[in-house]
Parts: sequence; structure tokens; C-alpha cells
Amino acid sequence: LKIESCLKGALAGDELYMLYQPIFSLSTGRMTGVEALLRWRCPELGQVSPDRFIPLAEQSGLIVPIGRWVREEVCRQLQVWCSDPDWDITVAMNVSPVELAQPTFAEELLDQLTSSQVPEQLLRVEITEHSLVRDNEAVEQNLVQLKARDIEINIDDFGTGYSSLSYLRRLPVSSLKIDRSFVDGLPAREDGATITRTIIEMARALGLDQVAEGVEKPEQLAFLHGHQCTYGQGFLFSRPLPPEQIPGLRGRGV
Ligand code: G
Ligand code: G
Ligand code: MN
Ligand code: NA
Repeated sequence: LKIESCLKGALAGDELYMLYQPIFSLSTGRMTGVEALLRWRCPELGQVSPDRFIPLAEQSGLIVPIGRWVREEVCRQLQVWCSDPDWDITVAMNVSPVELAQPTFAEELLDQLTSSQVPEQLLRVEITEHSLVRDNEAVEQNLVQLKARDIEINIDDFGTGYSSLSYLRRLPVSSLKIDRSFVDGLPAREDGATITRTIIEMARALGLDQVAEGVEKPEQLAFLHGHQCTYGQGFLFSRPLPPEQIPGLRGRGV
């Protein structure tokens, strides 16, 4: 209850900010993108994790104005980065199932992109499998509208939901993010290794990229390399960083 009442004030005050975690191509070793991650520093409660406040925001509906703030902030940041005409680092933004079920979601996002004048192919949208559990006309419409304007869709936490895989054929998905829980025990834990390998192979066969999340150890990276996983993200490469630190990582290999 305390968190909820504070969260109302967070939007009005200067308490929300974004960090950006680099994503690396495992074939070239270069940073090719970042994931935008929301942070909340509450004057009363201190730093509150999105794992705690996002679910509350979803229940109360506050996720809608918070999501709008995130989109505006990410577009503003992309606009700053794109003042360099050679900027080619993509930005993936997390979108809650509640936002995605709003019939005007895609339209609003596309309007925001138009007014900030950032190239559409630099923005990606991350949705979880949970968004797709129930057949929802608005969700599908939003995804189709985004794809029509070159915005790629990533499936976050892939393998942890319980939706039918048929959406991979039906919806305009571009990449699968292999959940950290599978990457965790690599290469020793056989179940995680089998699931990771299977996701990589299935994605490749479907023409989708694969992003391994939560890569923390060299032996995990070696396993992913060995199975030609296309992208990696995790503390081994970089923690989430303030936006000022991102341009300095361009061109540097890992
Ligand atoms: O960054 P961190 O690992 O603490 O994120 C925890 C969870 O919060 C993750 O599931 C992540 O997807 C989610 N999250 C982070 N930023 C955002 C955001 O801007 N919007 C939404 N909807 N979820 C976010
Ligand atoms: O669910 P989603 O993938 O959006 O969550 C991303 C979250 O994972 C972020 O909050 C980020 O801080 C966290 N994260 C990113 N890399 C690592 C990692 O290597 N290890 C752990 N434990 N968490 C990570
Ligand atoms: Mn994510
Ligand atoms: Na994830």
C-alpha cells in the first residue's frame, strides 16, 4: 500500500529514470543494441526494484502513464544518440501486457516516434509470452501495426510462459530472449543446457535471432558460442548503465 501511494508521486516528481544494458553480437563481439530498463528512486523507500513496483502498477492501472513516460524518455534518448548520423545501436523497450492490450498502444508509440524523428528500425519492443496467453485482438493488431512500420518484436523470458508456440508462426516476432533461469546453470546443468540448445535451434530454424539473458560466466558464453547463439546480454558483458556511458562502448569488442 505504501509503495502504491508513493508510486503515484513518482510520475509527478523526478524519481523515475532509465538505465541501458548493452546487448552484444556473439559472432562479432560488438555491442549492437541496448535494453532500456526502468528504475525508481523513491525519496521515502529508497531504490525500488521494477520486479516489485511493475506488478503493482499493472494492478492499479498506473502502468499506462508510467509506460507512456518510458516511451517518451526512450524516444528522447534515441533522439539524442541519433544526433550522431552514424548511430546504429538499437534500443529494446519492455512493454507490459496491460499496455499491449490497449487498442491505441501502437498508434501512440508510432506518433511519439514520428514527433521525435528517430529511425523506426532502431526501436524494438519486448513483450513477454504472458502477453500472448489469451487470444487478444488488440494485442495482435498492435503487433501488426508496429511490424508494418519496421519495429521488431522480441519475446522476453522465452520458455517461462505457457502459451502455445503457434504464435511464432502467426505473429511478426523477430527474436527470442532465452530466459536467465535457463542460462544460469550452463553448461553443467543438463536441463538448462538442453532447453537453451533447443530454443537456439528452433529460433534459427524459424529465422529468428536469439538473445541469451543473464550471461555472467565465461563458461556460459563458451556454451552459447558453441551453439552459435546470435546475441548475449548479462553482467559478463556489462551491467545496465546510465545513457551517457553507452556511446563509449561502441565499436569495442568483448
Ligand atoms: O532491470 P531489472 O532486471 O530489475 O527488471 C526487472 C523486471 O522489470 C524485468 O522483468 C523487466 O522486464 C521489467 N522492466 C524493467 N523495465 C521495464 C519497463 O520500462 N517497463 C516494463 N513494463 N517492465 C520493465
Ligand atoms: O525480464 P527482463 O529480461 O526484462 O529483465 C532484465 C533484468 O535482468 C534487468 O533488471 C537486469 O538488471 C537483469 N540482469 C541483466 N543481466 C543480468 C545478469 O547477468 N545476471 C542477473 N542476475 N541479472 C541480470
Ligand atoms: Mn526485457
Ligand atoms: Na527476460
